[in-house]
Amino acid sequence: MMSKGEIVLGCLAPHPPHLVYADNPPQNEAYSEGGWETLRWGYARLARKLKKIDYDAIVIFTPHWQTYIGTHFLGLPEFKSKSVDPIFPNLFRFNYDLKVDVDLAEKMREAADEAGIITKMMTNPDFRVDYGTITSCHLLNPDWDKPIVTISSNRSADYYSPEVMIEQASALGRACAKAIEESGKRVVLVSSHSLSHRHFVTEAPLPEDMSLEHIYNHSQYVWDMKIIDLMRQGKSREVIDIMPEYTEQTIAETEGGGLIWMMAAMGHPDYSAEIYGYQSVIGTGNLIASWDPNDETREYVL
Ligand code: 2X7
Ligand code: FE2
Repeated sequence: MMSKGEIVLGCLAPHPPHLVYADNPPQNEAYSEGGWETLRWGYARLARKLKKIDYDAIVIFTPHWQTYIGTHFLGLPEFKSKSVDPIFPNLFRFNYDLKVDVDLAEKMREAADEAGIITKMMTNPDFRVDYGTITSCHLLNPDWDKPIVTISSNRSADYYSPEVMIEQASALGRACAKAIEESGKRVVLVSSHSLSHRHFVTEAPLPEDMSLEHIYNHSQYVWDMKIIDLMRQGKSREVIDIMPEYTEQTIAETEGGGLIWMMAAMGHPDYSAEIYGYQSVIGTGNLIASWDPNDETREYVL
């Protein structure tokens, strides 16, 4: 009998395109003099941990693929194009060629459908993969040597309420976990988003001028620290409980449902999150963290 599949790591992986811009990978057309090292060095450390983990695929939930009728899954074996950030085309014009684990995507779609969630496979070969997927996946695995599955963010909070978002994203998380178990695969989950999300509306003349980078205001910082403290304490259920108020007060990107989805898929961990770095990008709060279910390999990073 095939052994049970499992979630081997869950990552909170913010996706400001600035971080890819600052790294100057060959795939990106823009050129920078660096910037945002606290986040980039944190990502590099988490990427090194991932290299030591045996896994088959990355499943990533992104708020920049917004769907209003149901949850969609990438559904072709390859997507290849140029991804241009609509707000920051000066920073991010990334040539990607990514592989999808379609079998796993299908299994998750089916499990979600069985749970009563409206679903669809994305099978348009010209579909442009969002910059959230590309940024988080690139920084976690710059070699791009693992297949991915992207899951869209259904905007149930916009239609109904933040509480309905919690119900629906949690149901989706449980369905994905069931499908992963039945697939026999070892999977890394990624929730791609920032924390607090008030941002400056004008860009610095040199975007990577770190003398101008800081959190938008102190209240955003205090809220972010509250959330990070709960994560450190292993209180992931409380993080979800205060999510509606947190999201409203800081316009947080948790709004898209990614963290809710991932915490539900992982059974609301009661162990400490590994913290890899926190820094602002154009005023937003960004945390890199991971949840390692394995007691032997879980680390106290920062
Ligand atoms: O999508 C983003 C983001 N979440 C944070 C900061 C800057 C740009 O893009
Ligand atoms: Fe974003």
